[in-house]
Amino acid sequence: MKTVYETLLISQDGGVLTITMNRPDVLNAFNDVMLDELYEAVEAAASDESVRCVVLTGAGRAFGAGQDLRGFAQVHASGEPLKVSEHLHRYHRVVKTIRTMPKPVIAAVRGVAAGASCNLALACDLRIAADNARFLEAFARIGLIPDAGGGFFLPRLVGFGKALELAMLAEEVSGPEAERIGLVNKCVPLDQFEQATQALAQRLAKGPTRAYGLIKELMNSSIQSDLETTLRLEGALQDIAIETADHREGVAAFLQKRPANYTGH
Ligand code: T3D
Repeated sequence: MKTVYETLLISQDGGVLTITMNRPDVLNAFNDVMLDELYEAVEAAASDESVRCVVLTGAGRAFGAGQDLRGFAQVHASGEPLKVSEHLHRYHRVVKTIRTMPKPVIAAVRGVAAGASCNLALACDLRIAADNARFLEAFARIGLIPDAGGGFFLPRLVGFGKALELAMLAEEVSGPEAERIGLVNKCVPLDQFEQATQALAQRLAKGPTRAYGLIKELMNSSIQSDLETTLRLEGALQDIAIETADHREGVAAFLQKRPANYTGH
């Protein structure tokens, strides 16, 4: 696993891989280098069997400030037409890898998560926030629409009406409020944030990884399809889960009244 990047910090503790976006001077706003490196890092994490849970977080006082707006300003000044949909492909491939990697991905949000950074957090499986977190669908403030998957994940997480409110008014949502409306799973005091994040990640990394991957597949499908299709897929995926060593270990541990020792297989 590559660990040296220009704009990311990578560390691994047991089965937990932490990817830290590291452009703190601009609140970890995305330039092309960071976006491409993030794609490389999540792809590598997806296929590395020693990684059983991924934490995505930001260096310094922020999670991320979305697209680096200085790049926009340069292009606007040049007068060249901006085909932004081509650039968005770079975000979309990160979103798709996070959604399809067969292991849990946690967004750990301290400070501000704005624009595309906010929406990358929404694409993760679970979100933990510090109580100083600020979630901001910043796009309408600069005359844009939510991208990087926000149009998909935001209404599914908070409901249609709230999603429209957050996207149109573009007002900040605090960590505690984000927990209340379902934008994050858990909000913790800042001084407990790192410990709580690691505890959650280590717990997931010691869990039945194959089952977690199948759960993601089932939920990914469910939010886009009908009952009949989901029930069919549920059967097919449970056929796979029931053959795993972790399933047998879980049943044995229950019957022997001891904690399960999951290997991820
Ligand atoms: O090309 C495509 O693919 C299109 C994709 C678009 C996706 C998007 O993400 S669009 C949305 C882009 N993001 C924004 O519009 C957010 C802009 N930033 C802000 O509104 C505020 O900075 C925050 C609300 C995020 C944080 O406010 P605050 O008061 O905590 O911090 P600050 O003082 O505004 O920012 C600190 C520094 O970071 C500052 O630099 P300085 O003055 O200390 O040298 C600021 O300019 C810089 N910074 C913050 N956000 C960005 C940024 N620099 C470049 N790009 C940014 N997005």
